[in-house]
Amino acid sequence: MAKIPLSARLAVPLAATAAAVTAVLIATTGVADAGTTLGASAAEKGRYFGTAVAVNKLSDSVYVGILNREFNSVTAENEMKWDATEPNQNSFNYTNGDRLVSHAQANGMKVRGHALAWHQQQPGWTSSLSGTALRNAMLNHVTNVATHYRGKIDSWDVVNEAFADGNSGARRDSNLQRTGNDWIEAAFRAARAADPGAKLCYNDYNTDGQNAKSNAVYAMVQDFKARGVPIDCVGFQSHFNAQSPVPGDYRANLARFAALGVDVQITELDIEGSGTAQANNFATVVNACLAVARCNGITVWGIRDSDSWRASGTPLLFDSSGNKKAAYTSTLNALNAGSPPPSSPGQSSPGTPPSSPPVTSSPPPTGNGCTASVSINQWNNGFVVTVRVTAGASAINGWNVALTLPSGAAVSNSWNATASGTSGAVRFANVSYNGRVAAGQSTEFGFQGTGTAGSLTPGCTSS
Ligand code: 9MR
Repeated sequence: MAKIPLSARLAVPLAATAAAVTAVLIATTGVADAGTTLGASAAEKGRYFGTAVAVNKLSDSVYVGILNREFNSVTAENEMKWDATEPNQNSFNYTNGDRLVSHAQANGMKVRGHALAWHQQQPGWTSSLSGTALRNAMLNHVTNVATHYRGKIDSWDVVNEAFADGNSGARRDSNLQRTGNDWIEAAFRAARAADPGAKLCYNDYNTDGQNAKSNAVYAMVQDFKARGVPIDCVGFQSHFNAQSPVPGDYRANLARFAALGVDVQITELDIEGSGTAQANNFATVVNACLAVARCNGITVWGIRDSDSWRASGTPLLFDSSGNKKAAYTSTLNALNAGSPPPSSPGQSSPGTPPSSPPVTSSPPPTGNGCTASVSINQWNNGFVVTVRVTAGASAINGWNVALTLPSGAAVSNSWNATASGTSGAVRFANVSYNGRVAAGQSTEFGFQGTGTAGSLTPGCTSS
């Protein structure tokens, strides 16, 4: 049967045509709510089912046939990574990434962006940089790539694999980490400023169950949420084999992250093995996602076993000839047996702010109007400022924060506010979704700049 992408089904303008589509589905399956493909079945549960795509395989008809029939989300396996998109500093190449986005748009598929900042697959030129130069190069990369794909990406892996394996709970040592511990939040802020409609994810492996590494990621997400650092989702790569099996607490681990107020996504699933054992493992993973309302979807890391980065482990849903494996059937059955999420708090769509800045209680300042306070993250010749706007004894409907930057300092981007001016006296006005602040409550915005911020004294006026 021809694939009927969910988006096409939703976008069909005429009720009669929609009814005809439904009739075809019913006639073909005999069961109105049992999807016959991974994507259709996941969509019925309010999720996506995606795959990593190698763009050079889009000319392989077997590959594309399965892709278009089964999947409603794609991730570029390598084509949106730093080495591919910025082979020379500040010179960008989006050719292959754009091909994937075009293919996805033509076929009603979501796109997961992978990955903006990662210690691997960096272009050679980064190896001669460190400190501020590397930090600024990374932020420039994030800003450019996220801006290029603005409005086209469902979720971005903003930062990939930044924590160390083992029991340390520490950050992984890397050239990016050595630019300062705040490199991750700086990357997220730059990504939010560049594409406010994309969900912003932290993505990692060996974090699929509760362990020292996932605990460290959990603490980071908790801290980001508390401080208003923009993060919307956590990706669990889920590369499993005998040495690294599906953890018994997989579902509980997804659930504890979701309880922090972020979406969770299974981003690079593959499970080495064969036959019933492999099939059961895939079903376990699907069931775990379906049991967590904020689990948005599942992406497998390739289509056929021969497409896998570890092909000898035959870890995927289709054999090397493109035939469905037992793991395919168990995956589809698990999707069909699942129930839709009770509500879909995490199903935000591009174009809407995926999460507004947290509004936290703080002692109300005396008087009406608003007050503003700043916290400054300064590194050598660069900084990020987080500004907290707090309403007085009455609610406010809009705010404007003025501050004066010292000579040599300049604003390079901002988030959750509209900036006027880049140096000297600069002003920041609320955006549509954070102007109203209830009495005694707060909202946050931020900006990033070059130079030295010094000590800033913000003034707040309200409307
Ligand atoms: O599947 C990708 C493979 O083609 C690349 O050679 C490799 C380079 O590091 O990256 C693979 O994808 C990785 C992903 O980007 C991040 N998580 C681990 C994946 C498997 O190594």
